[in-house]
Amino acid sequence: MSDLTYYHLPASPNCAKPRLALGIKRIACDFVEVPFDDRRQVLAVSKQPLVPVLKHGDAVIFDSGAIIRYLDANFPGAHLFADTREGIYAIERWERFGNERLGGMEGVVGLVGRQIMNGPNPQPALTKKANELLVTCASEVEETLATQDYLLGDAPNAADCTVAPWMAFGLLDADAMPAESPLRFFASQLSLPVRFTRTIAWVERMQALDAAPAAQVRA
Ligand SMILES: N[C@@H](CCC(=O)N[C@@H](CS)C(=O)NCC(=O)O)C(=O)O
Repeated sequence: MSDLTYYHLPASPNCAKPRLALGIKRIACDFVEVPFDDRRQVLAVSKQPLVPVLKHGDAVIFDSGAIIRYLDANFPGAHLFADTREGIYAIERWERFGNERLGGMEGVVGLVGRQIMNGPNPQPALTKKANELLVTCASEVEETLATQDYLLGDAPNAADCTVAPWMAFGLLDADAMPAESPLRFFASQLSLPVRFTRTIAWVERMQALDAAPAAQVRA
């Protein structure tokens, strides 16, 4: 048993991000799967309802970005941030790219997620916009990966941990999803064109680093 416990929804991209950080830094951790519609345990541990939550001894941290920062500042292993101001700004820019352009309400995942928030209400115009934005975002990643294996060089850092789980939504396989999973809707609506070969290979490289591989929503 580890002194770290991670509360998560396996299929959530926000929950995947710190799992990648745990995997890259090779930190042992226990995983607790939280039911989507029962947040009592999370509330009791962290005084708020959202996942992910990390408990480390008496310390409790919530929010994916905060957890990655905590892990990097307090555990040895590969460095996930940077030792220069410019380096940190570059990571933060990619974090905004992932969380806003891919993950936000006006981002790729949000534009599709909105359609199932109050029961399925498919809106083709939103799906079209989401796929156009997905291509725009993938083009930037593809260009970045032309000269390096990861977003900011030759090793993965917090930028990759944040962006890859969102980009993976363009690679979901509907047939691999349980019938009742909301991810089936995302899979049916979003499709990253196969020409983005470097981006697809990078998402798969990042997914292979997940500290709880069974949790990963496979491309
Ligand atoms: N900014 C937070 C967002 C956390 C968040 O929205 N978590 C979602 C899962 S991806 C959640 O718990 N949603 C439950 C709900 O909305 O009831 C982070 O990055 O961790």
